[in-house]
Amino acid sequence: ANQERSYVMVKPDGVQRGLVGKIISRFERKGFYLKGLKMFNCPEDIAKEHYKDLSSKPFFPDLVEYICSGPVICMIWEGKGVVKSARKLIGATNPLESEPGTIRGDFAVEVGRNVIHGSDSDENGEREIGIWFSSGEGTAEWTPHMEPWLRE
Ligand code: YYY
Ligand code: MG
Repeated sequence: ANQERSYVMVKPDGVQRGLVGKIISRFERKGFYLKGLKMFNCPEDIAKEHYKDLSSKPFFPDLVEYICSGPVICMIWEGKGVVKSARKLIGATNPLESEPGTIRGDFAVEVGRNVIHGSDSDENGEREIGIWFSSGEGTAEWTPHMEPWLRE
């Protein structure tokens, strides 16, 4: 569907390192539409809900602490194939294995400081948007007028 959505988040290290603009640019230039954006100090319960599938992993407590260690940038990106494409733009989970040219490949070295999150399925995209944008704050309806120049 053309209305596919991904939840993408610049993690606290990306904010602290001044990478927010560069990251947003990569999604804009690819041709996706920004449909939600907010800065947020993440409370622990939200981080735990977001990563609940990983709650039994040994790194889970450190992961939650990291996500809550400073503000994050929460985004909804929309467009055809955006979930899969965003994962490609982001690169492999471990930045030492992410290809150069990907966000993690270009900007990160550690799995526990990998700068950015992107949903791994359509279903998780909608689930995560529900968690982070539950109030609707930071979202707005708009029609992208570049659509006919991007897509047949
Ligand atoms: O979706 P993605 O972020 O690429 O990886 P996940 O397997 O969903 O793990 C989420 C998050 O957990 C990852 O971005 C960093 C952290 N993590 C970790 O600290 N150590 C690992 N061995 C695996 C994941
Ligand atoms: Mg994941």
